[in-house]
Amino acid sequence: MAAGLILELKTGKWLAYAAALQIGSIKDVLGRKVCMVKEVQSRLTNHGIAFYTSGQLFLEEYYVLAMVGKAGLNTLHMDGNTRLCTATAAAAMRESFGCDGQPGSYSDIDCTGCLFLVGHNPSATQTVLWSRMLDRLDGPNPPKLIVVDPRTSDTAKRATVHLKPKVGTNLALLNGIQHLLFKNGWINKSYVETHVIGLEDLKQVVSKYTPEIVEQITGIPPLELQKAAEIIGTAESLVSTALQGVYQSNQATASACQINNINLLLGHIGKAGSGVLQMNGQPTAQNNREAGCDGEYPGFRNFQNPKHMQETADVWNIEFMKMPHWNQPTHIENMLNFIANGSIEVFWISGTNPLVSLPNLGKVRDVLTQPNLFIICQDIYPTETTAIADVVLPAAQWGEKSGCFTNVDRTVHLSRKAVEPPGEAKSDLEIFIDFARRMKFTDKDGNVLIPWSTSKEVFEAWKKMSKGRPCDYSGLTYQKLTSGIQWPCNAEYPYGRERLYDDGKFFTDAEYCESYGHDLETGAPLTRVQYDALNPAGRAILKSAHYKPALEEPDAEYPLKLTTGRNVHHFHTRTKTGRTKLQQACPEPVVQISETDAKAAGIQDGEYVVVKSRRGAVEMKCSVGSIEAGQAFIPFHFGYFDSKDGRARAANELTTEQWDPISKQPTFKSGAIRIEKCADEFGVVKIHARENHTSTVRHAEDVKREAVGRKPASGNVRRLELWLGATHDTLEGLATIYNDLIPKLVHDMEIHAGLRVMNRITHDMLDALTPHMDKYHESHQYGHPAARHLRETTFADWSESLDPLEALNALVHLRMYMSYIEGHLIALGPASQAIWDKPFNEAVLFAQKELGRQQAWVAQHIKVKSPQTLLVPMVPKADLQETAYSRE
Ligand SMILES: Nc1nc2c(c(=O)[nH]1)N[C@H]1C(S)=C(S)[C@@H](COP(=O)(O)OP(=O)(O)OC[C@H]3O[C@@H](n4cnc5c(=O)[nH]c(N)nc54)[C@H](O)[C@@H]3O)O[C@H]1N2
Ligand SMILES: Nc1nc2c(c(=O)[nH]1)N[C@H]1C(S)=C(S)[C@@H](COP(=O)(O)OP(=O)(O)OC[C@H]3O[C@@H](n4cnc5c(=O)[nH]c(N)nc54)[C@H](O)[C@@H]3O)O[C@H]1N2
Ligand SMILES: [Mo]
Repeated sequence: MAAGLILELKTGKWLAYAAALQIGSIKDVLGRKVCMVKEVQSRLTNHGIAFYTSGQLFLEEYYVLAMVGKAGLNTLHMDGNTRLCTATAAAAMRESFGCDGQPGSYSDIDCTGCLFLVGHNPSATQTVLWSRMLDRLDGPNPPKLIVVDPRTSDTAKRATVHLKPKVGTNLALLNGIQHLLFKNGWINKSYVETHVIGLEDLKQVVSKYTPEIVEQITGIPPLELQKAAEIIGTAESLVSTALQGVYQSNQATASACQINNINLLLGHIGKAGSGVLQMNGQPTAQNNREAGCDGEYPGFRNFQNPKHMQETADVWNIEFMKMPHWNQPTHIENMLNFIANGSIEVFWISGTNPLVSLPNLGKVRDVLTQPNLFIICQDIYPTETTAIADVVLPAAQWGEKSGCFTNVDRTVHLSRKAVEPPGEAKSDLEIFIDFARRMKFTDKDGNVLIPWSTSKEVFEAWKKMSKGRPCDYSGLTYQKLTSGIQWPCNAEYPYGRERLYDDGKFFTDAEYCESYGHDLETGAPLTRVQYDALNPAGRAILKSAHYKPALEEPDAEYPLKLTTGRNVHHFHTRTKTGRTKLQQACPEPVVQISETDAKAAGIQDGEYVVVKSRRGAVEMKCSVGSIEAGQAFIPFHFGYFDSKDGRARAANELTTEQWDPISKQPTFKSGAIRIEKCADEFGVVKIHARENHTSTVRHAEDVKREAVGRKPASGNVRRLELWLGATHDTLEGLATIYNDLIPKLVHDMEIHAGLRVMNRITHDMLDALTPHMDKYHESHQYGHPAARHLRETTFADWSESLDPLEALNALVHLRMYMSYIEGHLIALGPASQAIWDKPFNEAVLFAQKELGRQQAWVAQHIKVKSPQTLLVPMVPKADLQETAYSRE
């Protein structure tokens, strides 16, 4: 429990700001934290403040926090450690089923004919669930078990077939299984005809993944793959699961979608014994996603759908314009970028320990110990992260407060307070509500925005927000929750719904879905227009993609593939388990490598080794065996709060800060390393990789102490004005092009007439934008050179006697110039929303529409000219020099 942890002042930084703000007493820390936020708000806008939360609070706590961020501060800077954990689960379900929410139920495990576990090691990480699986495996009529894991885990030891792919090759393997399902006619034709779209594209993509090709990529022998495919393809029912071996590996969302595909192709979804469990890791990851504290919006609403955003604004009674929805919420790696470049100065961390759990720790330490950053850290124990915080808020943990949590099969539980929190600790709910009150957040009528004080009141409010959405809680009450009930729970399902999609209807209706989906390779979101063209209309979507190797593959210098994960003995960064007897059972990390690699390097089991990547190094004992050659595994549990020997040992010293393009989940299971012996030729073991955490913390404290009394830096310049100036310039330039240049270049009456219309439209755009340019005092410091340069290089060097090919080119250049304007307007779209200025935003939307009309016109004339110009042989221009045409 959090005994002994009190509200403490970690560095002089707080006093520095307190002095600047002329605050007398230091007793009222919460009050002063509010002053700090307000000070940053006034200098940097609300976008200078960011939140990073957890998968371990309660539903009600997330809901209030989501309101603080979205309805109170109206920003998108909120993410959770769920980004590191189950962002891919949510993303994959949105791509395939239109919305987050697990199709299946835990009870399916009790009757399924086949369990297919991909990158999921329940024997270590979900021991209760594993017991349930063991009951089946050791009982009558056991299901077949297929395990996909590069290590021979205790889970894999029980497998009927254990597929051991090279780290990062899941997509090729899953494509290979689908290839065999098609080839052997194991597809459920009547199901796919009625309930899915995308079949032909998928079939074409997977046609390439023959067992032989799959072997080249994954290392899996064809016979093994065929055996697994046959079991899956012919099982009477199938429960498929995925976890971090998928979500944190190469091509995460694309791979997780293939698992959904397999169940869809077989029609094994929405019925007893069959379903998909895109597993969750943390106890309340699901609630974080439902309430909208990371990449989501409350009630799984779609930020691209204005109706959904209006509904949310209505429930909160805030202006639509104040509802932040110009993009997906900021993910943690982008927040770190914004902190690094100084545009976020307040960072409020709750229930997570980023100084151990984020990738590439060396960089994370540098960014989070910047002197101008003010860190608030809300935890139940002192951690590596509280050590660098400016203010630590002691929180009550689950047994010390009441609230709901929802597990992976949508079962909602109420957890009631058992004991009082120790010392000054307060529940996260109380802390967030207190903050909201002190910030005086109000709705659009001036009423208190978050008027509740108990978790029960917040739950009642949440019911209103979730009503009508897939995660509908409206039929639940605290009273009713004496045992777990699955959502949706509403008038239609008063006792919950065991399986989603049991009626074959998915959440893909354009008006209902949570997302329009993404390009699986680039991560670019699809537009509403593109989604309407797909027209899933309640059918599931088979998404397909080709395998692409990870960005950092092994080479001569770093020859092994790194993967990281968990031991059964420890939970995450060990803030809890490191303080129990479990610590003695597993006192330190070990790096696991194969016999082959150990032998080649002359390394013995149990010997100390240095592990190096391009980002850092750690030092630990080596464990030999139970992993395929070429791969290495390190548990990520060990940081520095209790380390004694000065060795670097956190797995994340080594990992890369790359992430999946769709879910933005970091690829913790990737990167290349090499392993060296620690002992010299005489057998003496020296420390080669010393930890940097302690010295960084001390240095940061010194720097902040020195900064006491100094005022925050002034002289920061906002760039909106510059951008507006540039935009204005490009538009005036377009008018010049229409007036002066094109008529001289392109001798075509239709074009001449069209240009006059285009010119008029351009002036309409200028008229619409001008008041806003005046309002924000557009600046011409930046715009002129770039726009003029482009115009001059694009149109200056043309002669006035263009041949048809050059005339076509002139139009292409015009189109290019328009793209430059388009880029400026694209940037102004979200910026005008994020400054909460409705008329400005409307003017930008108008300008975008008008530019679109001009782009369409140019495209049309390029098309008119192209076949004749490109196909019909003509005399080259050089030979035309003296003709009447050129003298014209
Ligand atoms: N004891 C314990 N239990 C926990 C936790 C804990 O810290 N400790 N944490 C909880 C949380 S938040 C989570 S998210 C879950 C995570 O639970 P799991 O996902 O089961 O755990 P991991 O060990 O991260 O990864 C699972 C397996 O993926 C394999 N793997 C690595 N790379 C690849 C790959 O490229 N492809 C495939 N197919 N497999 C690969 C690893 O060898 C590993 O055995 O556990 C939860 N339960
Ligand atoms: N290399 C590598 N890195 C990984 C992973 C991996 O497999 N490999 N896995 C990733 C995954 S899946 C996860 S989930 C993350 C986990 O990473 P973290 O979130 O950093 O891990 P935890 O140790 O669970 O941190 C939770 C913090 O919240 C505190 N806490 C617990 N309950 C409460 C509460 O009620 N209120 C408050 N305010 N605080 C509370 C705990 O003391 C702890 O400090 O790590 C990720 N990082
Ligand atoms: Mo997790």
